[in-house]
Amino acid sequence: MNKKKQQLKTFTTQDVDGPLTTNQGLKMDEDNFSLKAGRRGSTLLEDFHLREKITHFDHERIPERVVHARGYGAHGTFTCTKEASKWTKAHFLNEVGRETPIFVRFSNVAGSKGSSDVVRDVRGFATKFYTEEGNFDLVGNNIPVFYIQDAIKFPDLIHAVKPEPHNEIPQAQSAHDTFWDFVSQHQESTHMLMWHLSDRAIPKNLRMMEGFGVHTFRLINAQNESFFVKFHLKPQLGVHSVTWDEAQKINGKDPDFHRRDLYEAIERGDFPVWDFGVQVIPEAAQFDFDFDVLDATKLWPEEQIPVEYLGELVLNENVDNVFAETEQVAFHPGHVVPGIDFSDDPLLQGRLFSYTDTQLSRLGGPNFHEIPINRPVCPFTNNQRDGMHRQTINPSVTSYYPNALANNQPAPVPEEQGGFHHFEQSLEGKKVRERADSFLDFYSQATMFYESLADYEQQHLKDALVFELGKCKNEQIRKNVINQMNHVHHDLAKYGAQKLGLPIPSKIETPNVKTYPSLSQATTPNGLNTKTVGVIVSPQASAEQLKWIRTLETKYPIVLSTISNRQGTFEHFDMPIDETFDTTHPVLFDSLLVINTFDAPTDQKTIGQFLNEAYDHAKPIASTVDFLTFPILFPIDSEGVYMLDTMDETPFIEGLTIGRFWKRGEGNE
Ligand code: HDE
Repeated sequence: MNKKKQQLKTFTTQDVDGPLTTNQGLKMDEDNFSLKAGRRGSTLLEDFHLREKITHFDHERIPERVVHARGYGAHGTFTCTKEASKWTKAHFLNEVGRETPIFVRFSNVAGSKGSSDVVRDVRGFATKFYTEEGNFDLVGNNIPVFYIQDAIKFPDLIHAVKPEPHNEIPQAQSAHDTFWDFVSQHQESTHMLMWHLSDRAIPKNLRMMEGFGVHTFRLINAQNESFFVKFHLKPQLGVHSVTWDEAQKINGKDPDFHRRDLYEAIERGDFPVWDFGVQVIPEAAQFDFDFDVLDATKLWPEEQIPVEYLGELVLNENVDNVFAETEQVAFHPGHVVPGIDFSDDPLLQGRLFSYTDTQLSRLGGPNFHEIPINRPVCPFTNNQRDGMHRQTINPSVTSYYPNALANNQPAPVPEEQGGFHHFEQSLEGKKVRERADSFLDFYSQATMFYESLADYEQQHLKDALVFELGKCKNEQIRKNVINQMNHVHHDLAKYGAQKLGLPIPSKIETPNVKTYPSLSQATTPNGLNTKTVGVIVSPQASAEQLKWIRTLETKYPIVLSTISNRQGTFEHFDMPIDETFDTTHPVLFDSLLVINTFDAPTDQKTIGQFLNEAYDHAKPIASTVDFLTFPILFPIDSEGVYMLDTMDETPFIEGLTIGRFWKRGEGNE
């Protein structure tokens, strides 16, 4: 058990073994009935047990996060795999094998806490490293750039994307007028918009997303040399997405699709791992690029500035209580350790104010650092006292510095002994409310991203534009967006304009850019990687068939669920039926495997529908019985469709390794 989990254990109570008591410790003899004058009432005000129980219940909700309200978290460990002292003196990065407990919270940005998982949105990827030198929070996203360059625009952006205030519609969607109004007025949003419309915004699950620190931070080594750095987290399972059609259906079939996947993977022991990497440039090289390193709407192409890997982040334990841990965790990009510091990125600077401020209202006062999930694992000592919900009892007479009464304790620590010393950055200039000229290139990286995508990814992006903008009712805004897209790529603008019935803008000169394979998901690691197989099998299947199914899970790193026409167990082999045609749907699986026919025509019809759906989503499908037994709508000689000789799974497993067959399905043939 890591140090953080040990610490959390000391705050954990089971609440199941003892007698039922009030919060004052009084044992109660009854918990089903309130105290009444006579069996039919009236209820007596004197009933302290009723009052306590209801009062507590009345206050069980806290404000949800103003952004990133819907989130899910897990515990894990960061292990340093390459020491980085040439760039940073951060202790947790300075010894190979050093382990640091972590807590990660993934989130959706726009939707409220009760919204669905698989919406088109940016995902938060926030990691708290409980280091020996204090907490370091890497509060990042799954997209490497941001919509705006300056923090002062953040409230406007969020007001625009959240449900519209007059009717609170739509929930967790960017497909509405105010969002498109905002982005069409901000050329700087164009690059992020490309990512938002791409498959990145509909991840397959949380385990298969990249994480990015987004801003340029600073690393400082023991010689006080400063480097600019971008932080990266690369999932070892690769970066994978669902299609938009799947996303919309998944939200109905299983609104908790992402959190369920993470929870179950960890329970199964399929611990997700990310490589933690950095792109580093010496401070002196900051002007060597055709983008400003302080501009959060720009990424640093990995082919140009390679990512160097320093460690591995593993999530290996679910929380015990979602409210206590995932809801009460309080991240802050300003939580840094010696060796990590900030840049002048104007978006980052605003964040450094916002996060503590928001916790004050969300967690109800200045002592939220004492909530178990937020406590550092190293000692913390200072002269801060009192305030709402104070947990610590501070017996010392002095709570000020310097003092004679306690010999100046607690005392500041010199830099060479580990005290944080802000990097001594030279500053000059006039106070102005202006944007730097070097922040004015709004389109090059948008075009770079679009052109780096594979054909099928570009098609997904175009379709996303048509869906999203199609939901925007204001014609002038639609036209403005099409013109904005024309600066990225004429094909994109033309496609959108045609589908939306708008004039096609004339072709204009778009930036001449390099393309980078690292920006496309087509280049990501793939493989069996815990892919899911829905096995359609009748309750009468033979023991031999069922034993074969069972061996598949032990032979390959895949996750199987049997799907049948009723629940219970199979007739000839002691194995539970996991799902039925009523409880599940092909959008919840990566592939389908049919084992035998069913007698009832309604079952055959459902199987046909399941197969057609999986086919349309470009997924591998296989059957040991003739496909034509079912009412299918696809040619059986298509790519990724496998007629299996009885119980030889080899071709299907090869198809599953490939994953998707984009040349078919979704009308792309
Ligand atoms: Fe946040 N952001 N943000 N943000 N952000 C919050 O803090 C804010 C930005 C990110 O799981 C809030 O505790 C401002 C960029 C994540 O608890 C709030 C600006 C990036 C999370 C806030 C930004 C992020 C938040 C709401 C522009 C990617 C969820 C609740 C200057 C690098 C953390 C809270 C969790 C949460 C403010 C922009 C990531 C209001 C003012 C860029 C992952 O403080």
